[in-house]
Amino acid sequence: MSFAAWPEPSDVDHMVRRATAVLQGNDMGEWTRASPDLYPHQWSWDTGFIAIGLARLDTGRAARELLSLFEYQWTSGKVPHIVFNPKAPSHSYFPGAEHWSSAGTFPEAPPAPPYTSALCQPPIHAVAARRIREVSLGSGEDSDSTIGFLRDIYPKLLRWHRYLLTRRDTERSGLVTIYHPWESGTDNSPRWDAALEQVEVGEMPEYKRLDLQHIDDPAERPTGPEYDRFIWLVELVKRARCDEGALNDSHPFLVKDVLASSILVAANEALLEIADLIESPDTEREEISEWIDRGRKGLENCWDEEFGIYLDYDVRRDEPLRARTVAGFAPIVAGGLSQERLRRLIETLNSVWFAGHPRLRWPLPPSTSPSEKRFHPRSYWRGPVWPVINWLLWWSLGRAGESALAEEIKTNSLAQLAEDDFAEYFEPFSSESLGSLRQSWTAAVTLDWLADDH
Ligand code: 2M8
Repeated sequence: MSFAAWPEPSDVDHMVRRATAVLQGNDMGEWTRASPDLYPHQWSWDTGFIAIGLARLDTGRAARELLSLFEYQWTSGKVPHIVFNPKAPSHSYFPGAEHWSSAGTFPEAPPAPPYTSALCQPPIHAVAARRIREVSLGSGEDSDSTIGFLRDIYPKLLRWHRYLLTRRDTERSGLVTIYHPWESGTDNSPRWDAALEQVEVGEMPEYKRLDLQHIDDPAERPTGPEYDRFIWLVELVKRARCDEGALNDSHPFLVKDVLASSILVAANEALLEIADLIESPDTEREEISEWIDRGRKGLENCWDEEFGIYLDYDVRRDEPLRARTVAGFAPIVAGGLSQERLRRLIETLNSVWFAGHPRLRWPLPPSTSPSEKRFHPRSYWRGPVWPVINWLLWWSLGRAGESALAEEIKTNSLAQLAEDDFAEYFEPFSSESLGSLRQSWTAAVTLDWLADDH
C-alpha cells in the first residue's frame, strides 16, 4: 500500500462542510435517510454509521439517531433492517411498506405506521453508542451528559444482541444465521452465489423493481435473476410470519455470516463497556463476556488456509462458501486474533488479490477480489470499493495495533472522496462514483475520519 497526498487544511474544511451538508440534506429531524432518492427510509446499519458521523457534529443528535431506530425494535429484540418513512412516495422504493405490511403479517412487529421490514442487518449499533460517548468526552463535554443516553439504550442493545445469539444461533456456534442476502448488508456479493443457486423461485405475485430508475447504468445494481431470488426469499419469510423456528427448519437460504458475526463481537465488547459504566448487574456482564468468547471461537472455525481469509458457511449444504470477498477480513473487526492470523490477513489484504492489485486507482480493497471469476467492477458488492467497509477496516486495524496500515486506508479513502459527491461505492480501477450520490453513511464516515485527524 502507499499513501495519497494529504489534503491541505482548507480542503479539509471544505470537505467537512460538504459532508455536513449531505447529512443535513438527508436529515428527517430525528433520523436520516440513507440517501436522498434511492434509499428514502431509515436503514439499520446505516443508522449506526450515520450516528458515528453525526457525533462529530452534535452528540445529542447522534444519540437521537440511534434511539429513533430502536423505537421500532420488535418484541423479539430484533432491530428491523428498514423503518419505512410514511412520507416517502410509495413508488420510491421496492419492496416498500405495503409489500412487507409488517404489522399485519408478523406477530412480533411493533405497532404501525411506520411499518418495518422483517429482516435485520449487521449489529453495529453498540459500537456507535460507545463512539458517541468517546467523542463527547474527547470534545470536553460533561462526563454525565451521555450517561442518560447510555442508560436508555443499554437494555435495548442487550435485547438485540440476545436475539441474535439465541434465535439466530440455536446451535450456540457464536455465528449469526441470516435468512436473506439483504441481512448481510452486502446484497449481491459472490459470497452468496452458491447458496442462492440452491434457491428455486416459486410462484409469487408479479413485482416491479424501482431501484433502476435512480441509477444511470443497470450494471451497477443486482441482475434480474438475483432480484427474483431476493423477492422470493422475502415471500418465504412472510409466509413463515418470520417465525425463526420455522425458518431455521425449512428456509432454503440459511447461512452463517462472518461479517455480521464479527461486528456482533465488536458490538458486544462495546456493550460490555457500557454495562460497566452504567453498573449493570454482574449476571448480564458475565453473559456478554461469554458471547464475546463464543463469537471469537466460532469465527476461528471459519478460517480458510488456502484463501488466507475467513469464509461464510452454508448451513443448508453444510459447507463453506468459497469466495474471495472483503468480508473475509471481518474477524479483524471482532478483534482478539492471534498475531499469526492477523499477519496472514494483512498479507492477503495487501496482496494482488485485494488492495495490492496493480490496476487499482487507489490501493483500497475492492468488495470482491478482481481475480475472482465472479468479480464485476461496476456491480454493487461484486467489485466496487465501499468507503463504509474501509472505515470498518481502518477502525479495527487501529484497534489491533496496525496504525500505519490503518492510516494508509484512511488517507487513500479521503483522497478517493475528496473530489466526489459522497457516492455509495466506487469503480476500483477508475475510481468513478457509482450507485447513489450523497449517500449518508459515506458522508458520515468521512466526517469521522476528518475529525480523527484534527
Ligand atoms: C443496500 O441494500 C438495500 C436493501 O437493504 C437495497 O439494495 O435496496 C445495501 O448496500 C445495504 O448494505 C444498505 O444498508 C442499504 C442502504 O444504504 O442499501
